[in-house]
Amino acid sequence: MRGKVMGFFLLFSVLLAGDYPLKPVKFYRVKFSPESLPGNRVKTAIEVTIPHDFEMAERTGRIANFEKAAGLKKGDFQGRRYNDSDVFKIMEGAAYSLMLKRDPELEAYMDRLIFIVKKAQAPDGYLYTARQVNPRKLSPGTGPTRWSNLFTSHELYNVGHMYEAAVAYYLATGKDEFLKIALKNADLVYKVFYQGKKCAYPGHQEIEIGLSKLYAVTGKEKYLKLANYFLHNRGRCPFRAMFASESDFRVYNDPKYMQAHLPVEEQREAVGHAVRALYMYSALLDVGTLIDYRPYIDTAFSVWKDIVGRKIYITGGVGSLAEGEAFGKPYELPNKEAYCETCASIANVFFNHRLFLLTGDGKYLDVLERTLYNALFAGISLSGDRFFYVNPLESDGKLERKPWYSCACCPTNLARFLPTLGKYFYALGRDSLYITLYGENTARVEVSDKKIKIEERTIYPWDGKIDIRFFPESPIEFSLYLRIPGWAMGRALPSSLYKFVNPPREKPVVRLNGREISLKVEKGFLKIKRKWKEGDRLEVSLPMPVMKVKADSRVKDDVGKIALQRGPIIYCFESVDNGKEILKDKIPEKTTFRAEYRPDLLGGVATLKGAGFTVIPYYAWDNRGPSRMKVWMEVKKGK
Ligand code: FUB
Ligand code: ZN
Repeated sequence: MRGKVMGFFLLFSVLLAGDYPLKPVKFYRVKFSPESLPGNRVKTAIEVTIPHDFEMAERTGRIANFEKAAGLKKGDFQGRRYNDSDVFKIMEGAAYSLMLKRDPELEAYMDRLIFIVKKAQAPDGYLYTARQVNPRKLSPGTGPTRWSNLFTSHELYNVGHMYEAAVAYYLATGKDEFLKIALKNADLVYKVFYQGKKCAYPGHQEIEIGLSKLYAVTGKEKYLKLANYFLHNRGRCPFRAMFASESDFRVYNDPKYMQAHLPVEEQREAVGHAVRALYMYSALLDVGTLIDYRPYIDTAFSVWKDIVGRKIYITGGVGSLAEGEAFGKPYELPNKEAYCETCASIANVFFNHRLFLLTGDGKYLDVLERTLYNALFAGISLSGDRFFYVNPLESDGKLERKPWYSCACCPTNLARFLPTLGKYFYALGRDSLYITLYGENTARVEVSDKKIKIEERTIYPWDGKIDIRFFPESPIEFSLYLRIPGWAMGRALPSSLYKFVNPPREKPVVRLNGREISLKVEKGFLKIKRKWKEGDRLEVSLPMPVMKVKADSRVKDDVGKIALQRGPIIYCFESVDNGKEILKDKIPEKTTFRAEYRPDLLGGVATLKGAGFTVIPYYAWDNRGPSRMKVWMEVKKGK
């Protein structure tokens, strides 16, 4: 990291000091071992996913759209009206990648893209190539004039992603060209909507998060005010104002789809399009903490309870319905038809991470970890260049990951999410350090202005033994909060939606410098307050039996079935291991499964064996050619 950039980081953290009580560690301070599961995901994202996504963006005309809007190329707008957002998301991922690894070629490519984006931007700051390339030949869903069809135009969504990318690149390089483009656009949006008192809000939430980041990096309150204005307007401004045409309004008059059925403070249930919803719930927490507005936070708590109690899959996937890419009714969790968009998993991680940073409660990390290791990691192939848009829990063998989609939101969301994995592994409070997820890494953090190196050795999630050593620059007193996952204490989720039939018989064991310490777990953490000195060692042992999971009987699709979980990993039965009749197969109720670590298989995984079946981690399915698959297995009476 270059010296001059450190000042920017300082500014970033100081401005946020009044909001979330806990701060995530900077992701680039966590160096995963490349063989570890998270390390492998980060490495693959940088080496494969980001270059692959850029190439696909080139091939599909997404980058050419900017060149055409800039007058550098001739031709029509190509693709969908939200394609600009894909380019911005890959750029955001590339910026994070530069924070992890110097790459002058990538930086030069980014600078070239930024040059094109700048040229494409209208003199007043407007940027939306779906209109700019040829205003007389608009991409479907685009309104006839600026912001006239917010219901579906994605005009504000696209630039929200630009704000996030621009902030990331500024923090990565200290160069402010991209940030200036973003600010010029945000200033225009502020003038038109906030100062112009335009009663409207984005059809797809996202800009609210981007604006909070612009506020954090500039300290300019106008961006925070604008984010809050959009949140405030939702459910208050007439829904009709979101449509350019009366006929469209009559056909699509469903404000629940975009969480506009009630003012956000009154919303209590998770409804509508899942990605929109979860971006909005995340924004409610960002803005709610920054402006200290409790009703936003209360909404976030309520919808979380609704999701975790009634609307989440055992894989941590959310948004069960294909129709409207939406949350279903309570307990409506079909397996084969499960939608579980990869973007919804990413958004669910964003949401739960924020809830943890606000409360310090490990129950949110239990949800985050479940989603991350299962529904989210399933979204990308082990090779890093094939993607699932939907992540069902059962398949007839026809579904396979693809290199790209005409709606490429998921591949590009993964490109910006995966490089930042490190930030979910540690958090910092006032004189406190939280170890939040496990995976082999070396981290460099600062607690109370003292530098500490942490070395974590483990093959988690394949084994529950974790060896952590601390190397503070000099002895320092602070509280260490060590996460004891809910599953290790016999709780599948912080709700009664899923239960372990056979929870672990043993309790987690924690040793400090060889001596066992008593396991007093509060809010999912074991607190150890002491003066930490060089070489201090924690040995953590989390029990990892193979657990059978049962769903609440109101989940019709799971009645008479079990799922298998070991550690945070949910397993599945694939036909490639078990034959083509797997979807019809049942297992005897008393079947026991044993785990076997297979370093040679699927990048290194623990498989399960029982009743003649081989079971693999759900996230790793469809990596050996087309295969039938199911997570929930029918049970028959007897041994
Ligand atoms: O509309 C933009 C993105 O495409 C959404 O976030 C996804 O759900 C998909 O509809
Ligand atoms: Zn998506």
